[in-house]
Amino acid sequence: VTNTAFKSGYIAVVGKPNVGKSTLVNALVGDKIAITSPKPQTTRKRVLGILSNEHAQLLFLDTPGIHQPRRALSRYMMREVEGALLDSDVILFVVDVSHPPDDDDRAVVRRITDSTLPKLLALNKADLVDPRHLVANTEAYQALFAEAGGIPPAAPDPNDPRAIFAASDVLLTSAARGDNLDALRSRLIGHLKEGPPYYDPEMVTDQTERVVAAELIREQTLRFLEQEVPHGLAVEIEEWRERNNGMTFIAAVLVAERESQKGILIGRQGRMLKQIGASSRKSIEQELDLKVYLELFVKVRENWREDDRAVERLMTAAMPPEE
Ligand SMILES: Nc1nc2c(ncn2[C@@H]2O[C@H](COP(=O)(O)OP(=O)(O)OP(=O)(O)O)[C@@H](O)[C@H]2O)c(=O)[nH]1
Ligand SMILES: [Mg+2]
Repeated sequence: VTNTAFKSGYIAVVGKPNVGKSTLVNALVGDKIAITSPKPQTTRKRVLGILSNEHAQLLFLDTPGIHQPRRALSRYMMREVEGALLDSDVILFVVDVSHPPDDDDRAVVRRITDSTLPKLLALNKADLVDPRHLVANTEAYQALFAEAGGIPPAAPDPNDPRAIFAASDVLLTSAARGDNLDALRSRLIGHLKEGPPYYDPEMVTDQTERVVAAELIREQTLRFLEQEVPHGLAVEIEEWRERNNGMTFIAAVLVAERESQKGILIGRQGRMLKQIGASSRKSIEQELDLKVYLELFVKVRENWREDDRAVERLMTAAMPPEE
């Protein structure tokens, strides 16, 4: 009988926006931890996803996509990335293998290259890659990975490009389809050090229900408003009360950054807000296993994304009030 020691540690999941970091964390944990959307810059704060088994506890830190910060909100987001990197034991660098690397991927490399932590590369969205581009894209990303201090495998075999990943720190994944996640999990565990479980193995995240609900409302709003509002939106939970009849009453505010967005969020005769409310309620009920009565309001906080104090306040707006 081999008695292997229990392993645990934090894994910073980093990459440029929209490569599938949050989708991958959700898939690796096997539960919805972080919201996702087809729009870049969906994740704004680091989010902890916990995966526990008999041998290990993996603590994934999903992070905002790394980009050049121009506003207070982006600066906040990049501090969240830095914090996650500082707290981690392993770096999981995620890229979109269906496109060749660009300057944004290179910016990510510059951010992690000085770190001495073990690094893995997930070539994600493998289900979308044109087979004719697989080898070239893979080679280009592996070169970047090497620049970042990662250890790429030998050059891909053009006859069997998928074979070379068998025992390396580079994995071809599809977070959407679930490809290669077992291999990625065990490779990650291979890089963790001996350590205790930090969290109750029943837990999948440390986010409060209020934070999760606010994020789910933001996710539904992003879904309904493809073009107009996405980046300028924040969600505040104003009230959260459990009623005697088993229902949870939630009042939430959609905070827009311009008066013109308010009209879009409300819609003709309030129809848009009604739709967002109905699907948000469903999503909250499903994810949190609650019976919910949800009331949504819209408020304008002029250019809040440019204002450090407004950003700080809105990014913690779903936190329970200080007792
Ligand atoms: N086809 C395909 N789509 C994927 C895959 N992974 C993620 N996506 C999609 O890509 C989009 C972005 O996914 P997210 O998980 O939100 O990306 P992210 O890297 O967390 O983005 P930010 O939080 O904005 O940095 C979503 O529409 C996902 O459904 C994948 O492996 N295959
Ligand atoms: Mg994300």
